[in-house]
Amino acid sequence: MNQVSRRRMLTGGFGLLGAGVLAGGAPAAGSSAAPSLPGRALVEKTLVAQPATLDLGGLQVDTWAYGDTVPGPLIRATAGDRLRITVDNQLPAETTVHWHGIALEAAADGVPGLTQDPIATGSTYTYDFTAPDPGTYFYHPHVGLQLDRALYAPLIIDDPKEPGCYDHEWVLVLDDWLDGTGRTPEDVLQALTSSSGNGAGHGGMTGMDHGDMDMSSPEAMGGMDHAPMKGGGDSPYGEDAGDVTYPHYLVNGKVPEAPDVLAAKPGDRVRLRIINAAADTIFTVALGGHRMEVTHTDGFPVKPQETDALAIGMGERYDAIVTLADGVFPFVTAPMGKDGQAMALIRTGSGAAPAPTVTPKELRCPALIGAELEPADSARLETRDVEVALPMALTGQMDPYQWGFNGAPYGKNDPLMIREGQRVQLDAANQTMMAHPLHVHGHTFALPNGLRKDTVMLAPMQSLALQLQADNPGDWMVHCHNLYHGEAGMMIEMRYRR
Ligand SMILES: [Cu+2]
Repeated sequence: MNQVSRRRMLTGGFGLLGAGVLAGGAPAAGSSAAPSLPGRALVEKTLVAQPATLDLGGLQVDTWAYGDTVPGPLIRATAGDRLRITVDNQLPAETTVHWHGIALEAAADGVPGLTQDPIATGSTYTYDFTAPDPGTYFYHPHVGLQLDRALYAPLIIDDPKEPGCYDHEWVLVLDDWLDGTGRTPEDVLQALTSSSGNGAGHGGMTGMDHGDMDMSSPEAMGGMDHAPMKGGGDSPYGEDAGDVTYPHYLVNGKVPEAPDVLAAKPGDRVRLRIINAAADTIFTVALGGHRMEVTHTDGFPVKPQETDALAIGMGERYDAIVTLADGVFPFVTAPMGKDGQAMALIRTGSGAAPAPTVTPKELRCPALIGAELEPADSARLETRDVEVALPMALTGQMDPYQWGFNGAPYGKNDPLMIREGQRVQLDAANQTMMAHPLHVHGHTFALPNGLRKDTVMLAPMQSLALQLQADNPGDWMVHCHNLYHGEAGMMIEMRYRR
């Protein structure tokens, strides 16, 4: 089976948005936008954002989705292609779409009040942008808490220069789920902001509950199937257990009792594209019986690094290569500091499916975190002197539930002002006792070791100097990708003009 049909099959649940791809450089008939560049394709598609009843694997939920699937439809293009995506808003609320991680033209970035007016109920809006860099990305609304419904989907930009030395490619989208189970995301934020002194509604430090438990031996816990100690001393991000208790976790839109099943042959090489689309959950992921070779993070190549387990924060993406053994294997995602898990099944041979509560031994091993990766030489920023260094403290606390940058919430903090062409250093300093996935729009920054990321986990009280090249003028958001933190103020603008 060739690569394209294989991809089409294996990402089947998402549908493939390829029908509108026009080869060559000519703009579509009737186009009033700028002509696409020679040799580049135009990818056109319509997304319908709408209320939908979804089956998460025996669990029916009324929620909001792109079309009627979760994750929503995969959008795929080649680096340099132009995308023209029309959003038809059938939701009972305003919305936008943000193309997370893409260094696109600012006007298409999807931030209401900054780059566009929100899309009103019953109206459409067309995003028109170029995707310059290959990689694993995703898209989601940038309005309120809409991402914590089913409004998210993968966005894959292929590298025309990459040989693709693998037999299959599987997209694995991770999520935490509560919408349609008796609470909406808005209910949750209301509880977080209105309660005080009692941990703000199951939040904050529940991970500490695990701290006293002896989980060093699975037998001590009365047998198997207990997840490794989460949110305790061996968590790479301290005692952070998020703010929200979720009843369900999903991989590719399914609860672990009815997992997505991915089929291949023993010995096949598979590229995994792992996306954390959760609102409030860091996951540790592992594939039973296998080690993963991490090859990319946030789209950009790294020096390949093998690991048993991988920690992935909200908004982060990791690509990994695995060579599959013979049998049935669980790809397990354990929510850090929380109970429960999600799973997908990889089947290359006969055998019974593992229980939905299975804990592969790889999940008990130390989890690789993004900051431990080394960049590929091709991914390094050119070495330059820093021309402007800006303090960027992540501030706030659970009680009262207020988050911000530089001591003030979004709207009251001063934008980060830079100039085109500058080498900018953002002195990110986490001054809180929680971990935060820091996301910068429109740019891929470099960590001190040169690793390129657009979303980086900052452990409690961790500081990190992030360099970026100011080569994409506009008004950009910099924010925490914990959706509840962002909504409670942990956002700031970075502005520059051509
Ligand atoms: Cu945060």
